[in-house]
Order: sequence, then structure tokens, then C-alpha cells
Amino acid sequence: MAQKKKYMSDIHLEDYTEEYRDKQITVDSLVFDTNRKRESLNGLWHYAVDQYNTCLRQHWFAERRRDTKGNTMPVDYSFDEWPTMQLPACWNTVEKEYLLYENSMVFTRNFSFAKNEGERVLLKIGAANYLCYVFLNKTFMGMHRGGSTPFFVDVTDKLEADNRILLVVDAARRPEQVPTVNTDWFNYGGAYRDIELLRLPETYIKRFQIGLVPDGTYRNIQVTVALSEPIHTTAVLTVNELGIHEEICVENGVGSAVFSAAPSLWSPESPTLYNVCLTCGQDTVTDRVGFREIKVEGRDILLNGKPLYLRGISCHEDSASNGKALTDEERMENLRLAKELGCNFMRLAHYPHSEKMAQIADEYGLLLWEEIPVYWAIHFTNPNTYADAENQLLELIYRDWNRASVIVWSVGNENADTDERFAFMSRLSDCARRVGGNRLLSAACLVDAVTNTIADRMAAKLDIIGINEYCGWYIPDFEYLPQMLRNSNPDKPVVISEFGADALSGHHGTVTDKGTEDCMAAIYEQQIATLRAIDYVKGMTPWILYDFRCPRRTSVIQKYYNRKGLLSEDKAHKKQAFFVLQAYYQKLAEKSDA
Ligand code: GCB
Repeated sequence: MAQKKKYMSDIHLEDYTEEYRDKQITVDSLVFDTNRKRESLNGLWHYAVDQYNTCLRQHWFAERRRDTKGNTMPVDYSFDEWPTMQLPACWNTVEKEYLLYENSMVFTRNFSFAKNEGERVLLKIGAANYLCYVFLNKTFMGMHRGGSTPFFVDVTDKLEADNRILLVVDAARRPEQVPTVNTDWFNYGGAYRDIELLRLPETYIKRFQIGLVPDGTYRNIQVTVALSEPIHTTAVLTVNELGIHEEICVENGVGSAVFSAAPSLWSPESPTLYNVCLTCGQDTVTDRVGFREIKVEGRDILLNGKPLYLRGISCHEDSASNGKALTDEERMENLRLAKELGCNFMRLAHYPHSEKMAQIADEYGLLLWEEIPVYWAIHFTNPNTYADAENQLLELIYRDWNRASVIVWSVGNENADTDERFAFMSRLSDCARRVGGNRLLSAACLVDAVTNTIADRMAAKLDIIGINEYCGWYIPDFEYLPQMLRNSNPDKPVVISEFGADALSGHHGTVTDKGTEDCMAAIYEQQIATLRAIDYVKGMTPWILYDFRCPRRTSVIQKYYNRKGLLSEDKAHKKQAFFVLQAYYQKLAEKSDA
């Protein structure tokens, strides 16, 4: 009877999440994992739509099939008979009926494991949107919050020869989350990046950061190491091509050192990478790293001491067929298209994209702006919202710290300039400045609509002022743009982080017919003609490389897509504006080569 009572109360518990709150997986879980050997748990997982979170309420993961007397109990699940889905995936694109599903799904699979003596085993989940509860062999292992960054769980002590892993992925939009309930992109659900197991020694390298000291000499390389245990030992850094084979003293599990070297500097034109290797005790990690310096002087952005104009384009992590679970080919294609457009820079909006983007950009020679989804009207006064945003920022920064391509951390997009927002985003900027390495800080800010000037208070905290302006589109009177630029006198570089216009591929009309390729191309021409004359504008990332799925866009030309792409959503069609921007970027590139 007691058992039955408990069973019923589980279902009716109001706050069923309470018991899961004390095991939050945060940035502290992150482990340096580039190039580490891994065993993949991608592939077929059984799944069920769990609209009311019954798995969490009723403890399905505990698989309680008998009462204390051994009588069989009724259950509402049948894990191994559920249908299967190939993970990683966004469920919205897997089955038509899940396209608009936004609550929880339960995923489970079995796997065998042969543990070796003296090793730690970590589970890595590349990204799951938005909450992800992890269970292994009937035990709750932890819950991660934030839909775009990786997390790790030490599963060593729970692993057996035969295992069941179970994930509850909850994609519900909630007002206090980051982003909040209203965005101009699609809320894809799922465990949509790789799921893997890593075998590590008992004491392992948790953090390995390497880069140029930004002192203008290009001759000093800085290394920081953090181990999983607070021990005293020595680590060894080897960079054969630079003749580096040096010891780093590690005390209480942390160490750092500066070595002199003369690396060829990394740049988009010459993306030189070095094989670096760090050994400490039983653990060895490797990476391919570029060395470069980025800074701002007055209104100039300097890459390795030379003035730089950011020929950019914005891009969402979105695929008409795969949602956010882009294939490697799709990622490559996005970077290749940006190069074809003449870009040296991409804005990865509005949340952390896969770490593979920065890895490819390092190899391929493209500069990146990376961002966290502090988008529009976040709950700026809620301390939990701040903690969530800061955690996402830190997970992004530590994940991509070694990537030379990443030159900008962006702490937000289009947030009204209120006191609460200023306090929230100032704190984020201070945090990024403390730990972000050799990078510039930015945010995509709004123009002050009353004075028509660049007057956002966040400018004081940033290195580059990002400005989103839609003159010719949301502000149909284009004259606002030249006026705004004349009215403003910023003391640091401005990057136009967005402008653009919707057009349906192949839909033509006059230059004033909104929604046509012709109108979009005309707006690009006006924007370029105006912006090129302004000396403090040091780059642009027009909105956007290709059309992306968006629930807010219902018109006949949009059909639930934001149509501001320079290409159609399948990237098969280049709109006229693509060629307008390409011609401008080609001219700029020729000038900078000269
Ligand atoms: C913006 C937002 C972006 C939107 C875009 C638009 O200012 O930053 O997320 O998608 O405008 O198309 O309206």
C-alpha cells in the first residue's frame, strides 16, 4: 500500500524538478577534449515523446517493475520497444509530426563497456536543447542547462559491463531561460551534437590554453594548464616546429608559463597552425593552434599589428533538412560560401555553434564572432538568468579558447538600453574580459531611436560596437542611416552587425517591391554606398548567409522562413544581393592586398 501511495504521489507532485536541482552540470565539468580518443554513443536510440515530463515525475529511469513483495507493477514505458531515432538529431526534422514539438523527449539505449583499471570515464554530450537530465543505470547523474554548449559527466563509478543510459531532453521555452520565450529563430529540440565516452587517466588534463601573449612582440607564447586533481607535478609542452620542449611547474593542479618563440603568425590569408602537445603524468593532449594578436587602437582593429576591415556575413546554425544538427559537409559548405562571397569574417549568431566551426575556420582562414543568446528581452533582474547566461558564456570561452579564428566574444543582441540590462551585460563583459584571452568584446547594439545616434551605454564596456540597423527595411526611410552615421562620433570601431532585407528566391519586381530580389539588392547597394564612406565603420556582417527557419514569419513569401538570406534555405539559389556584396568585398580584398 505504501508503495502504491508513493507511486501516485510521484505523479501528482507539483514541483517534481526539485529533486534534480542539486546536481547541476556547469562549466566546471568541461574537460579539454580536442583530438582525444573517444567511443561514440551516436546511433540508434529508443525514444518517446514525454509531453508532461512523466519520466521525471514518475522515475521511469529507476525501472521499478516490482514492489517490495515481488509483485509486478504497471509501467508506462517500454524502453527497448520504443521506436528508434539516429542521434545526434533535432527531432523536429526527423519526423513531420515532431516539427513543432517543444517539450520533453526521453532517449535511451544500451551499451556494453569494458573498463580498464585506473581510468576515469567521462560522458560528453556536445549539446542538447535546453535542459538535459542524464541517467545511467537507474541513477541520476546530473542536469545541464543551456542549449548550445557541451558538458561532461564522470560516469566511472556507475559503469558496468552492460549499461542503460537515459536522457530527458526538455526543449520547452521558459521566460527565465537564455534565450527567453521569444526569438527570431526556430526552437529545435534534441541531443543534436555528438554523444561520446572518453577514457582518461586517473589524473587528467582538464584545461589546456595556449596562445600568443598580446604584447606586440609576437615572440611570447603563454600556456595555462589545469589538472583534475590538486597535485604538484610537472607538465611538458612540445611544439616541435618551434623548437619548444619546456617544463611547466604545476602546483595544486594548476600551472602557467611563458616561452619565447617566433611563430609564423596566423591570419585569414595565411592560416598557419602548429601541432602542440602537452603531457602531464599519464595524460597527453594535442591540438593544432594558430598564433595571432588582435587588438583595438583608437578606431582601428589590428590583426598582428595591421589594420583590418571585417568583410563579414552573419550565419545561423540551421539546416532545412537537419535543423541545428548540421553535417560536417553542411558546415564546410557554409564556410566555403562565406569565402566565395569574399568574406574574411563570420558572425555565428545568436548562440554558440558547434566547436567544429571554429576548428574548420582555424584551418580554412576565417575570423569568427561567437555569441551567447542574451537576445532581446532576457530577465535581466533574475539572478538565475544571469547565472545561466554566465555559465553559457564560460562554456563557450573555455571550449574555444585555443581557436585563433575566434576574435570576438559577443555578450548579447539587440537589448534595450535599460539600467538592468546594463548591469547584467556589464557583468558578462567583465567576466569575458577576465577569462576570454586575446579577444575583443562586442555586442550587437541598437541605435538610439530618439536621437538617431550610436549611444548605447554598453559601448563603454566593449572593444567593438556592433550596430544592428535595418534602414531601407524596418526603417523604410533610408535617410536615417546617413543621418545616424553623421550624428555619431564613437571613440572605437563600429561593425554593422546586421542590415538586410527579405526576398524570396526567384521573386522579382521593382526596387520598391518588398520581398523581391531586386528590392533586397537595391537595399544592399544603398547600404554599401553609405557605409563605405564612414571611417569608423570597420566591418559588417549583413543578415544573413541563407534563409533560416523561423516560426514568426508567416507571409506568403516567408512560409515560416526568415528570407533575409543571400541564398535560399537549401543554398541552391544565390539571390541578386549575393553578387552585390561579393563585388564590394572583392574590391575591398584587392585594396587590402595592394
Ligand atoms: C534582428 C535580429 C535577428 C533577426 C533580424 C530580422 O535585428 O537580431 O535575430 O532575425 O533582425 O530579420 O528581423
